[in-house]
Amino acid sequence: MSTERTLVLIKPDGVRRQLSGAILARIEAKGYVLAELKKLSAGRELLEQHYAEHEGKPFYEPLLEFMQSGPVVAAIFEGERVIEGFRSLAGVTDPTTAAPGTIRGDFGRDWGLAVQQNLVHGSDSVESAEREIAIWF
Ligand code: RTP
Ligand code: MG
Repeated sequence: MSTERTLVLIKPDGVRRQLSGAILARIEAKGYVLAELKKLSAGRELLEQHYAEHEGKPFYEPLLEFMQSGPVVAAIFEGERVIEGFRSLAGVTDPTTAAPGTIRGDFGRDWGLAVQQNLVHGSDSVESAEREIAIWF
């Protein structure tokens, strides 16, 4: 009844650092089911749709550039409360303060760059998940 789907992205920093397998393994180990998986280079148009809510913010342009700096891995994971569960596993946005034990806390840090390179994205609501899945898959 409460089974959900969420969109997970491994951002270009995670792919570049060869952490894709380690990140996917953590999500599976928590018990969520991998439903779809692909690696692709995201174009500006796709990213404009994905990040529409952030248009006009100071980090918007650096974010779009960063997300085009290399391939990303896109995945759909399924499970009860997977949206909330994955965001908890990912940790807070800033990898410097993300708790140890989270993906961002364990693998991320501040690199002094224009945008926070924080390894992963996860949808933040059922509505966002369905919208984002339609964009990426
Ligand atoms: P995400 O959407 O990627 O899962 O991350 P989030 O909800 O934790 O963060 P959000 O506020 O939606 O921001 C989207 C992404 O933009 C970059 N960001 N940089 N001040 C900054 O430098 C800044 N703020 C946001 C991050 O990559 C963040 O994940
Ligand atoms: Mg977000």
